[in-house]
Amino acid sequence: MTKRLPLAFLAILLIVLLAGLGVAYGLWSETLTISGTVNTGEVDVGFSGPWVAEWVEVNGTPQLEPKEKDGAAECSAKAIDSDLTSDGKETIEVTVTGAYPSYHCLVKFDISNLGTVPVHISKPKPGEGTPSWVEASACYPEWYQLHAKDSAWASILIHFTNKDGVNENDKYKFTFTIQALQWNEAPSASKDSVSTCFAPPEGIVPELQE
Ligand SMILES: [Ca+2]
Ligand SMILES: [Ca+2]
Repeated sequence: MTKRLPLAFLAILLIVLLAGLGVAYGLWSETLTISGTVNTGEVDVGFSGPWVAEWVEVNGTPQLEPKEKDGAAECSAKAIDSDLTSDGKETIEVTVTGAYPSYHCLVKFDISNLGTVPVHISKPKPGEGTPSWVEASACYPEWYQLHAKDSAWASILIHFTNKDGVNENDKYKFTFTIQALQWNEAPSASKDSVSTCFAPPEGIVPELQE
């Protein structure tokens, strides 16, 4: 008569056998890893220029300011690095002194893409309180795309007439802002949006001066 092994003994035997398997199958192994570094680009724009041109209308006809009257009204503009965390100059400050009806000051500048991400730029938008006789003009359509190192022109024309109700010895402030958005989160420039921009009257101011 065959003697049956007790169940407990079988269980222990099984554990011992499995332990033996564990030793026998201690696998040689190797792990593969993927690692990487992502360097991000940047949205960075700035102004070049500005260039200023002055002229005056005499009985409705534009002409250069007569020499002896040039100093009566003056216009200056400079670009300032107002964001120290980014390249370029982000602000243009314009100062006009002695302005009088039919005196004109044109401030021309360009907007450059100094970063790596293509951007879409808006036209200059007037801020609150900007007088209607200070006008901006862009030589590009709304939301124009600027690739890295590309630039586009725009300008501000300051000029009022006797009809504008401008006071003598007063101070008027204006602001304009231009937005630059990463190209893939910005509206697209409309193809048929042709843009004409201010230029000094022909033959009056041959070169804009910095
Ligand atoms: Ca910048
Ligand atoms: Ca002048």
